[in-house]
Amino acid sequence: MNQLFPEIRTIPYEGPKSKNPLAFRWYNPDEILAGKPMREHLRFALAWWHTLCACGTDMFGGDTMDKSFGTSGMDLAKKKADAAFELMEKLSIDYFCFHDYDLVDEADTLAETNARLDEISDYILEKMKATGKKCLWGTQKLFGNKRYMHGAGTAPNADVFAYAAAQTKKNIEISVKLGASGIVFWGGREGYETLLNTDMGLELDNLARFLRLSIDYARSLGFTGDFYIEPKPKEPTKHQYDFDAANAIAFLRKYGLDRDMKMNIEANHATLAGHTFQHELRYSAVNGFFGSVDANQGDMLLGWDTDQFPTDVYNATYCMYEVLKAGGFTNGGLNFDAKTRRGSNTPEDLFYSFIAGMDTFALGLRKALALVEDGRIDQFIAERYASWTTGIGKRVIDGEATMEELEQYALRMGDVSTNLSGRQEYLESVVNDVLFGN
Ligand code: XUL
Ligand code: CO
Repeated sequence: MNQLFPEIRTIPYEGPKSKNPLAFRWYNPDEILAGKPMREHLRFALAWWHTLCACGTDMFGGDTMDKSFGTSGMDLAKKKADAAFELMEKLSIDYFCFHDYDLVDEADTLAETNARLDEISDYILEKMKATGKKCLWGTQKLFGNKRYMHGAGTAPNADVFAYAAAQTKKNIEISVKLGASGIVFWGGREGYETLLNTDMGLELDNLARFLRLSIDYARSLGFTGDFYIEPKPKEPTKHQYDFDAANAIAFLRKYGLDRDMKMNIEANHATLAGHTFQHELRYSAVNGFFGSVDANQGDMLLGWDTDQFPTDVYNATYCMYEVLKAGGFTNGGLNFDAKTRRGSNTPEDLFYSFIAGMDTFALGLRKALALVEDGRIDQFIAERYASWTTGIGKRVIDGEATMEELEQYALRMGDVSTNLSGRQEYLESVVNDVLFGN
């Protein structure tokens, strides 16, 4: 096959001292760390939409990148697939993620669009068999077409709901065909602008109905992977129904969907919700909803989703620390829901960006393992909560203490005599020590 990026060879691992911009310094895919290869810890995925489709357009200007490959239509769809697999091969990325309408352009009718999806998924399946690359997750694009301007599963018009269900049915079929280990539901327009025109109760009930229908259909096809909600607080709508992990989990529990769904946590969505990335991961994990990750970063000075390639080593370390504490990925992975900046517009920038993101998370993995091995943070937390392992604390945890007993205990005690320091600054310096010390 002719290469689309012939000037760039397979990216080698050269170690931390390398100055070669087309080499990894931290990502050594088959290096074993804590019993498994780095590629299995990290399960990197390429996002079809940003990588093959986004051309730099913003609110103020058009494309700065040419991803037309000199063609159009189904031929372009296949060229994009060729490019995706060449990138995955050269970058040692094992997985990809897609929206249905990243793979092909929508046609004038649903039937014709579905035929295009059949054709491209056959083509991709062949490439998967030839290369061993896998699908991390597929999702349906229920926010681009104007028919979804008021929502999809939460649309006020039942015809829109029906169309969205039909589109989702097809996406589930091609996701299953491609062996996806997950199916994502990002509620792109599942929210509202004003309550003056919105029946919130019906919209929430319908969103649950939409998810239940989708899950049951996928299971009926034998899909055994995970379903993910991807929380995001705002953009495109002012009030997105899946605001953050806590909100999404409460929603799933109310509607009895909690056994079927997990979270796909995106770093930039977390910060838009006023949370750290780590908070969203921890909240998901302690509630049994840890699933997958959209690895990117936002800009703290901007109030929208900039989807930047992640280069912040602290956040990558804290993310991988959560992943390790959650027992590692099962069906999930690290999907680079990230695009090169509008001004980073050459094919080499795609490689530099993936290398930057992958090396950042590879370094994050190494440092997270070092933090666990160092043990000072775990030990500090264990000591901080030690009062729950004996005496009155243990009686509360065992469900034995009564309000009367707690009152007697407090009366005898007089007042709390020891309240240990939280030592935040010390602990932050422990992290710096593990990150930068020798
Ligand atoms: C949008 C976003 C989406 C989802 C998939 O903010 O993150 O790309 O990841 O629909
Ligand atoms: Co995302």
